[in-house]
Amino acid sequence: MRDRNSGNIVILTGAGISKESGIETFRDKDGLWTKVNVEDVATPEGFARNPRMVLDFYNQRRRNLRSHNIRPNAAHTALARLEREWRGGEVLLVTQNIDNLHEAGGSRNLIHMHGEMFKARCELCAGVHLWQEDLALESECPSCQSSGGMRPHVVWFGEMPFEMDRISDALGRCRLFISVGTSGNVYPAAGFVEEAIFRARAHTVELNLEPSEGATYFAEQHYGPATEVVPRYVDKLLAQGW
Ligand code: BV8
Repeated sequence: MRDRNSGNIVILTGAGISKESGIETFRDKDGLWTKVNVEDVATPEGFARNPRMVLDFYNQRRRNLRSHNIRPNAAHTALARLEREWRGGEVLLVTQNIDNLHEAGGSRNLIHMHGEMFKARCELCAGVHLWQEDLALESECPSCQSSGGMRPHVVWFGEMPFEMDRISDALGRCRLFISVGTSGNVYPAAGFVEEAIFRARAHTVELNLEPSEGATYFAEQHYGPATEVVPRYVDKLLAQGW
């Protein structure tokens, strides 16, 4: 009988975990992708065609994120508590989200596989910089002082997500894989559950508002708002394992 109180944990989160903090998701009925054409604002081709439109798309989301009423919710803080209190091994949080609510909620062992809203990258010198203000075509790169090369440090469709080697290594060594607030539409993230099963024989848990595209891969599922199901699941995990 495998010890259900020890082993490494990998957690994958998506836009659903930030919904109750006031950040819209992508594919829900009022989601982001229902308001803009994803090819125009979240692909390198779209940026090449109309960089000002893409920069404005991210400037609007960055301004919204900076407004004072966007705060981490009980789901973010519960995952940070799990990272602090789990004695059975490493807890790695991989997020598809580009907001900063996991850090604000206390998570430290964190990978932003799709990049970060508050960072900008220079295409000319590859410098990555913290960036709170609007990004413009004329914005100057703090490291090479050139302008015209700055872009949001986010992963668009067709671009390689960040830290895939580190994520793959963690998936191969985990005993528990938890997915929170993601529709399971976007790869390679949507394939992590299969990797955890077939490479590590991990126990898999989906915590979501409703069944995702990959729901059948999960051995355990709890549906409801993240601020309810995530703290409840973390309490159970810390008290009695999985
Ligand atoms: C790549 C940018 C490879 C930042 C985003 C197979 C294998 C590999 C790739 C592919 C493949 N098939 C297709 C591809 C290509 C593509 C892809 O997956 N396309 C899909 C649409 C079919 N993937 C890529 O292009 C990726 N790159 O694979 O590169 C490569 C190889 C060689 C060389 C070069 C490259 C890159 C993907 C990243 C794209 N960037 N965003 C930004 O602007 O934010 S994607 C976007 O979708 C966000 O990052 C978002 O995080 C991500 C996933 O969405 P979700 O987070 O799941 O959000 P969604 O709205 O869909 O769902 C919300 C969920 O929450 C729902 O289930 C809902 O029920 C739930 N919910 C709602 N409210 C609550 C809740 N849950 C709990 N509580 C609530 N209150």
